[in-house]
Amino acid sequence: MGPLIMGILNVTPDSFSDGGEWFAFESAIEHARALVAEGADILDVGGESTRPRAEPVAVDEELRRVVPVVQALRGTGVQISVDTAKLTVAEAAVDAGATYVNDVTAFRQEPEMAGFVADRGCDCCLMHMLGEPRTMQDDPRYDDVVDDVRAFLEERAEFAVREGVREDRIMVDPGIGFGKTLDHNLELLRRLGEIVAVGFPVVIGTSRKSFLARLTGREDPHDRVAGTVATTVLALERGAAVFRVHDVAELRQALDVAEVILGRRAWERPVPLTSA
Ligand code: HH2
Repeated sequence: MGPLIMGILNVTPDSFSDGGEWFAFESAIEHARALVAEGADILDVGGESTRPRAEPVAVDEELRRVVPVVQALRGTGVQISVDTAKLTVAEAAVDAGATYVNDVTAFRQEPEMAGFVADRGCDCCLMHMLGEPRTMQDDPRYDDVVDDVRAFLEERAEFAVREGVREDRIMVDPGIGFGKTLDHNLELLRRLGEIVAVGFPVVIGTSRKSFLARLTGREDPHDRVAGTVATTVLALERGAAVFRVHDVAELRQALDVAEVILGRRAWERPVPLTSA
């Protein structure tokens, strides 16, 4: 399997980088279609922001945001993922056509999510987070961040398998920015090979995140695309498999070029060139 791009579709008023941009139903669908045309393999539909200090969203409101969008996107030819920690939302989204559950609590908030994912034969992403979004950035500490995250992901994957999820349905994610300082994020990216060694496809989500602002001084998240590209290409080289990004066209181009240089894909001229 080549690297997969998971395009982010935040149907929220308050996401950190695109809050409100795709909140209205029509603009969400239009944006989703653009992400597919740009080369997304998966669309990750989320109705609750997980940014630091975000306020929780009631289940009814999350359903209202997510379900019609998932319904409208079935048939686009790409896999639909629901980014939720709520079983009720996951159930409704899967009934509406989603086949992937991206739970940033790795089945800790609602452990029954695991049995549901198993029964419905969904793919899932188990992500590491220290604490919860409201407080996660308040002085996070680890013995060794990579060892701790790896042990957590192994434990959560064992739990999922015990609950009946097939091993080939599980992906893991170190949770960049979720209860991590700048140094923690950088250490995880540097030593990502140790997370890859756990043996499940690794999802990585660095897109426009604030640690890139700390490195580059770019205040506006839309100005952090080049930083996102750098992290993505390095993560690809270290073995990551799925890239959760806002800027699909740019990342598709970067991954295509990097794959050829890494010798993982034969070069094919995509369109006849009119000039050399
Ligand atoms: N990051 C965010 C949300 N969901 N899921 C996975 N698996 N990995 C991530 O790194 C990840 C995630 C946060 O980013 P975003 O959706 O852009 O912002 P917000 O949570 O404010 O909606």
